[in-house]
Amino acid sequence: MEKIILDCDPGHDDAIAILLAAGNPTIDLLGITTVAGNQTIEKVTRNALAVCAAYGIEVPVARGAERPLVIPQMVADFVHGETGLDGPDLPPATFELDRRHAVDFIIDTVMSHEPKTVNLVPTGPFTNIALAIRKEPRIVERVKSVTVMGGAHTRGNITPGAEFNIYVDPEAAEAVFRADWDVTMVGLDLTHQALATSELQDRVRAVGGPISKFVLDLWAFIGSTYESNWEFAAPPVHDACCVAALIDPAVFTVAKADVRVELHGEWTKGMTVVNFQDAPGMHHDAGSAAKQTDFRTNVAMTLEWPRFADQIVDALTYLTEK
Ligand code: PIR
Ligand code: CA
Repeated sequence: MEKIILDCDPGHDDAIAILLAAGNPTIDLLGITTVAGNQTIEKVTRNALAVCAAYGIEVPVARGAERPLVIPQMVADFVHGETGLDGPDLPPATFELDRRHAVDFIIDTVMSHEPKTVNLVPTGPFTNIALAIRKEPRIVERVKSVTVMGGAHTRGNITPGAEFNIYVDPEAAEAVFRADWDVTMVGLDLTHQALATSELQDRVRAVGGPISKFVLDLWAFIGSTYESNWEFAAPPVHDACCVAALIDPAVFTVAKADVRVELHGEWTKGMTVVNFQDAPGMHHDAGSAAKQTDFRTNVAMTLEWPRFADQIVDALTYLTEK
């Protein structure tokens, strides 16, 4: 049983991460916090509440940061549409927001549970997590693990080198990677393997009912975006991969690396520079003794797609029969 706080910006794949977390009996979803990313904070918070209300997911939802730490806000309306969750028809959100700010919700929840029992799962820009570390530094040693969707070591999706969640708030991302806690980076290299193929869509269709329809409508919208923009045959389900690893760590392999976020590059701003521990000749920094390497981030490498697909189908079946 893993306790998690899902810090998200729904977002098509964030919505599926919510369903996977709520629909797996080994996950204890303590709460959902929202952050501006795919769309404005108003829209992504509305989406989180609407998904929870529509499918009976009774967990606290706390609204978080409306802009990045340092740089101006940007949204991904070119991917997720005007609402941030274009495609399905969602009834208006009838659930009420938690009264706390997301940052306070995260701090209160981590500090009120036993040490090393709460896992953080950021699947939007890391603004709330960075603010929480600043406001209550003791969460760093108290949290069990941090499994982030963000970064890449082969290619970006918003610039050639940078992945969106990191690019939107690189200073926050650097703070999260530098903090002394157990971080797993689930980047594009992994999530581009987590495709909602026609095989998976057929299995979801066979589940039947409103949740199955919701997920298929999400994939229809985002699938056509990925096809026309990037020639993907099927859309990636990025954010659900983080939850999948907390359900079953064997869903992907990891490699140890030192991860730095490029904050100043002309062509590389927001890129994660991933120095793998086992990369030949890469152990010693050329030049500066100040640049100590620290190979402690687990970087997700190879997905076991069938396990991932089973988890999705099982969770949607569970929620549908509940
Ligand atoms: C996905 C996202 C943003 C931009 C694109 N092109 C695709 C969102 C997803 O919700 C995921 O968390 C992350 N950001 C992937 O970059
Ligand atoms: Ca997201």
